[in-house]
Amino acid sequence: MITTARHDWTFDEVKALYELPFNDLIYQAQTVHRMHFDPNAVQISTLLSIKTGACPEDCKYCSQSGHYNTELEKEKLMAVTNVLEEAQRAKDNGASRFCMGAAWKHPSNKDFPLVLEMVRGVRALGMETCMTLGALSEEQSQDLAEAGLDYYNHNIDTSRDYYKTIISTRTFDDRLDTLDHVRDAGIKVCCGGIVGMGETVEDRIEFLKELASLPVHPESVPINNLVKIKGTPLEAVDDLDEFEFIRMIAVARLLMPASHVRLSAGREAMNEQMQALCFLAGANSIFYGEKLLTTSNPDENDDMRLFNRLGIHPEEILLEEEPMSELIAEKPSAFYDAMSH
Ligand code: SAM
Ligand code: DTB
Ligand code: SF4
Repeated sequence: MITTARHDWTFDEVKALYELPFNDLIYQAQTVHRMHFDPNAVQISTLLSIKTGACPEDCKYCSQSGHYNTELEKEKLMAVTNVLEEAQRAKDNGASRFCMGAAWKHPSNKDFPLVLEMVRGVRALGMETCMTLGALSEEQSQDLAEAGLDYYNHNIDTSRDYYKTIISTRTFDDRLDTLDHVRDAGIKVCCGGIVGMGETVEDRIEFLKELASLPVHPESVPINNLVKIKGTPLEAVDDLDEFEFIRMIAVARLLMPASHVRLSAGREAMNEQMQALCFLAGANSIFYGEKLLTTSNPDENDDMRLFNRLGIHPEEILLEEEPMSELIAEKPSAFYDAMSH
C-alpha cells in the first residue's frame, strides 16, 4: 500500500490502481486518507462569480464562453463592497473559504487592483481566500500573494491529449506556466479538472498522473463531474458511470495522499449514498452554498442534514498572520448551530 507522496507515477501504475477491484480500491484509499486527515472532517468553500460570461476562451463545457449561445446573463466585474457582503454571508453560513471566479482569459490592468482589494477585504473577514481569474503573470501572482491570497484555482481539466479537443484558445502548457507562477509566489495551488466530457479511461488516468506529477502536489484537487450546459458542444454527452467517478476520487486520494480532494461540480445530480461513497473514497472538501459559479448546487440545509447523518463536521481553519484573537482556530459557528437543531 502507498503511504508517501510520489511524483513519478507511471501510466501503468496508475492504471493498476484505477482497475483494482472496487472494494480493494476503496479500502486502500480510506486507509491512506486516515493517515493524513481526520476521516470525519470536510472542508467547505463557497463560490462566487465576480465577473460572469462573455469569456474569450472556448472551453466546450462552459456556460460562460462567449463562443456558445448558452442564454447566460452576462455581468461585468462586481463592486468590491458587494463581493464583501457575499463573503460575509458565506461566512455566516459556515464556509471557511471564499472562492471568487472571473470569466477572463487573464485579469486586465484595469480590473486587477479591484481584485486585490477583494482579497484584502475577504481576508480581513477572517476567511481563507481563493481566486480563479485565468492566466496570471509572475508579477500578478506576486501581487496576489502580497494581498493575502491563500489559494489560486487553475485546472488542467483533463489529459494533455484530450485538452486539445476541449479547448483551442490556450494550451495545456499555458496552464502549467500559470501554475508555476502561482506556486513560485507562495500561493497554495487548487488544481483538478472535469470528468464526464466524453474522455476515455486512459484520458482520466493520464489526467490524474499529470496532477500527481506536478513538482508539488496541489493542496486542493477539485474533481468536477460535468454539469451539462445547454448550448455548449458537450450538452448531450453520455453520463459517466458513477463508479468511475468514485474511482477517480479514490485514485486521486492515493496519488496525492496529503491533498484535499474536492467533490466539486455535479454534486446536485448525486444522491446522498453516492456522496457518502465519495467521502469514503477520500473526498474531504465540497462547495457549499446554493450556487456554484453559474449553476446550482445542493441546498445548504440538505448538506447540513447529510453531514449530520454521516457524523461529518466542517474542518476548522487556522489563518496565518491573522491579528489577535482571530489566531485561534475558527469554528464555522453558524454551521454547528444549525446542525444541532
Ligand atoms: N475562467 C477561469 C478558468 O477557466 O481558469 C476560472 C473559472 S472556470 C469556470 C473553473 C473550472 O470550473 C474549470 O476549469 C472547470 O474545471 C470547471 N467547470 C466549468 N464549467 C463546468 C461545468 N459545466 N461542469 C463541471 N465543471 C465545470
Ligand atoms: C472548480 O474546479 N470547480 C469550480 C471552481 N473550480 C471554480 C467551478 C465549477 C463550475 C461549475 C459550472 C458553473 O457553475 O458554471
Ligand atoms: Fe472562460 Fe473559465 Fe469558462 Fe473557460 S472555463 S470559458 S476560461 S470561464
